Amino acid sequence: MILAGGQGTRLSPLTAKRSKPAVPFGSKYRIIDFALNNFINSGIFSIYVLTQFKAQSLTEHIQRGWRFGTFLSDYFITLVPAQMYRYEELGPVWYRGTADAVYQNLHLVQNYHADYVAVFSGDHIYKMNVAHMIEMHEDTRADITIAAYPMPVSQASRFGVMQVDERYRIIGFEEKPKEPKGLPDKPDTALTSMGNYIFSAKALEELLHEAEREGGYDFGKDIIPKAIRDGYHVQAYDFARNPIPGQTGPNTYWRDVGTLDAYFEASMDLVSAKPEFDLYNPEFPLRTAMEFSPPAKFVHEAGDRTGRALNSLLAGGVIVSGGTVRESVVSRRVRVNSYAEINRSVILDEVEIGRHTRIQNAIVDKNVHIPPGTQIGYDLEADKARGFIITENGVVVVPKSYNFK
Ligand code: ADQ
Ligand code: ADP
Repeated sequence: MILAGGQGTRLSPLTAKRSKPAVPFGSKYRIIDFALNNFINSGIFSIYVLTQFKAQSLTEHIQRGWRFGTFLSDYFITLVPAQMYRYEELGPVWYRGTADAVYQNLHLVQNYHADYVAVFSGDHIYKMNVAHMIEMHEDTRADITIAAYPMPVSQASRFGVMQVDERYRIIGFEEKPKEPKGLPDKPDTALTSMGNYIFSAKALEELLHEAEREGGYDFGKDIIPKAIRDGYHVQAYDFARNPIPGQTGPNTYWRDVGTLDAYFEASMDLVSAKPEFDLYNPEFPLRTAMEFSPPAKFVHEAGDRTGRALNSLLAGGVIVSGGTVRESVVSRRVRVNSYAEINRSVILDEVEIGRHTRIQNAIVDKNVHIPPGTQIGYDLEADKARGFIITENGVVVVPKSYNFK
């Protein structure tokens, strides 16, 4: 079960009209794609995607591109919107939290006689061999296994933080503690929860029923701390030791991209010569909803009217006609006109960039026509006055369908 209902408030305006898992990333993907690929590359093909908040883009993305054939009934990716399925019992409530999203759909788990249920967040960018985590779950005979990511304590207060014994059994768990505790042997490092859980089905059912009686609707806040208190065997899974085919060394890349600056940084990593996050590993293919688009095209070659892109990712249908793109991530059907210069920016689909326009350190959301001669990212006061968002690090964000007058 992939939890995909997150609002992603801190990513606003990218999440003004779409949930966080639907936010486009890396020129052709949406954030949800990484969780889906992790399951598929692990041989797990029975997948529910739980949605609630502003789910239109996410729904269309999954319906368009993420489907298996029609013959194998256990191979499915099914969207499960909040639908008051338990109306008679619970009254008119949407998903009241992450655990409630699963609780309201427990019948799906029961219908499939599942032994284990993976409850994963749809919000993050990373690669993970989920099958290995399940193996560990079986080996340790745990009731719950939680994927753990080590992080400096200074950054850990936005996450669930766990204490473990020498065999990685979790003996304490605090959700978003003000003062996160470090590890006994590394006091500056906290072990944080990635929000990815493997449950033995029986434990999941017991815990969710109890939570419903007692009123706790969130995995991190309610279910996990309670499970530990009640003596369930809760085990940490060391993400760094997760083996990815075709990749050597520890698995260290996991990004929450919860803020615009984190999103921008993760995008800039992709265009660096040796990115931390590799899109090109053929043994761990990263699929997305395919969409028809013609090849990217580069037109003109004369002095500063040369259509070119350097250190950049460009999706299909992009036309760079006499402009220059550097260190940028450019999504489908963007057009860059003559003498325009794009530097260190993320441009989402269907953006038209007029002649002589200059853009740097910016994120431009979909469907924007930028008139000739515009400057974005050069005079932050002027950008602010136009209604753009300026992040802490000075990245300028142009909202979707922004209308330049
Ligand atoms: P948060 O990041 O605060 O903490 P939360 O907002 O609860 O997580 O979202 C977790 C996942 O559930 C996300 O994928 C989100 O999209 C989805 N989601 C949120 N509300 C939902 C709803 N009503 N219905 C369906 N899906 C929903 C959690 C854990 C922490 C852990 C971090 C890691 O509680 O312990 O450290 O994730 O990011
Ligand atoms: P995204 O920017 O996330 O890709 P799309 O532009 O693909 O979103 O829009 C997703 C769906 O939401 C489409 O069906 C579109 O028609 C619909 N949509 C987008 N904006 C609006 C709006 N302002 N009002 C109503 N529906 C909208």
